[in-house]
Amino acid sequence: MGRLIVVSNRVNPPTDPGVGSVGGLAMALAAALRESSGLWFGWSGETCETFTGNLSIQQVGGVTVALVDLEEQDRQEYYNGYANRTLWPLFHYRTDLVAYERSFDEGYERVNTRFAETLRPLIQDDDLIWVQDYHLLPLARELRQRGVRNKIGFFLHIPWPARRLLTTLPRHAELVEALFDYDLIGFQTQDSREAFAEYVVQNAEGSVDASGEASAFGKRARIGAFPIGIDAVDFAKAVASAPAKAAFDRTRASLLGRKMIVGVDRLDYSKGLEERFCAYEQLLADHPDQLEKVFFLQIATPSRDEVEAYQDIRGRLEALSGRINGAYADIDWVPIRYVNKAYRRDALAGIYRAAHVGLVTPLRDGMNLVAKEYVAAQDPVDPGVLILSELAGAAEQMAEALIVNPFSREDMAEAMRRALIMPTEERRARWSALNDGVQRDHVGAWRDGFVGALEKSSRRPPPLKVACGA
Ligand code: ADQ
Repeated sequence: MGRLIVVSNRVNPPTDPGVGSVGGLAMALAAALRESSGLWFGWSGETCETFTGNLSIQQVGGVTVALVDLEEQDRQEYYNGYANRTLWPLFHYRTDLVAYERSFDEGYERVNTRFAETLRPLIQDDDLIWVQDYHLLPLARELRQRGVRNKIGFFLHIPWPARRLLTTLPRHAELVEALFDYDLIGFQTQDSREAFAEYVVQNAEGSVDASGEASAFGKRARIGAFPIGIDAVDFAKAVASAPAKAAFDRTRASLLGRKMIVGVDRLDYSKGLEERFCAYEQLLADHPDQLEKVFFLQIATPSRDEVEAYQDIRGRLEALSGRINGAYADIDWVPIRYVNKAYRRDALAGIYRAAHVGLVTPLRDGMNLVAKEYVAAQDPVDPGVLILSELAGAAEQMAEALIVNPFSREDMAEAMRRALIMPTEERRARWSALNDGVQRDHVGAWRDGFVGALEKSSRRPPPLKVACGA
């Protein structure tokens, strides 16, 4: 195989492997590229007055990265606009938050064109190109239009929505047609793969065969589910590290014999944080025996704070945690500790291990790596219990968790109660099955699975030569 070129919106391999990155994508790709001599291409995160396409090529954390600056208008229309105010809410089933603005579409098309133009000269004949996520759905189309015939794969980190939902998007067919310029389209789950296949068959009058060969718009592409995992080996090292032990000791010392429930998320409306806070309130209301015996630590790192919906949710969570603490706290106990900061990956491992219950209850999630990290951090002799939303992609693989409906506060409160009193034998049995899966389906297996399938996909035929005057 030639080089692997990874393309994603942001390029941020951690410079220090101990430092946690907010967003599973960065962690997963850094791990995937560690063994590859490839190139990681994307936006620098910086803006410039006028787009030049000048590249900054550097070595970061052992990975060659090629970065391009965008204009401020690109940031607003492509990143804050179409990516995070149109596609993100729509693909997470929040049609109430979706903004359909023509300028966002234009910004999205413009940046995908700019990416293609800037990347084109870096591509060698036998490179494999792997494009990541919803920011870059039409990138293959732009590259093909510039004569790129390499194998190009696409992986979607977020859910693919049901077709009825997708059809609320103006020009949805154009977007799906553009995906057919990839050789391989990967999803996190079978559920997303099926939703895509259903669109192809029902809306695009195409077909999908049992082997995953999809045809529509006069083109063909392979589709498949490639559930992402964590870097289990690296995470085990983090769990055994001195910072993890220090975080564990500090957390356990603060418990004063109480049990702890933990949530760790980017501060995002898709993560179901408000519903989770209300479910915990319900637990306290329904089970007065738990008062002062338990507390809930929610770590939520602010993200995308230029987008209004993210500012709103922040305000609502502050109000909710204030209300719950106001109603139940005593001089020596607060029921919720709500923390808005990012922790080092190794410290986070120690905090997970100190928690008796891991609460992962997104309203929709492509996968959710926190669920897997929580399991990987547990003490095999005395493991904690994972409570997992049935609407997280991870639920397809993690059936031994306590699976809940994240919209039902009663359902979640009941699961918390069950987790808090679960006998050791049951905790061990559930954890052991979950941990086997986390160790087996690690990020390296995900990378190999995707890249292997992309290599096997058939090479595109050369363009037809049309005779002059024909
Ligand atoms: P996210 O929604 O960002 O990404 P998620 O799977 O929830 O990703 O992972 C978040 C990552 O950030 C985890 O590795 C976690 O440890 C870390 N993190 C969260 N809060 C932190 C904090 N306070 N301090 C330090 N680290 C923190 C998208 C999709 C997901 C999909 C991933 C990967 O939305 O569904 O699982 O990509 O494909």
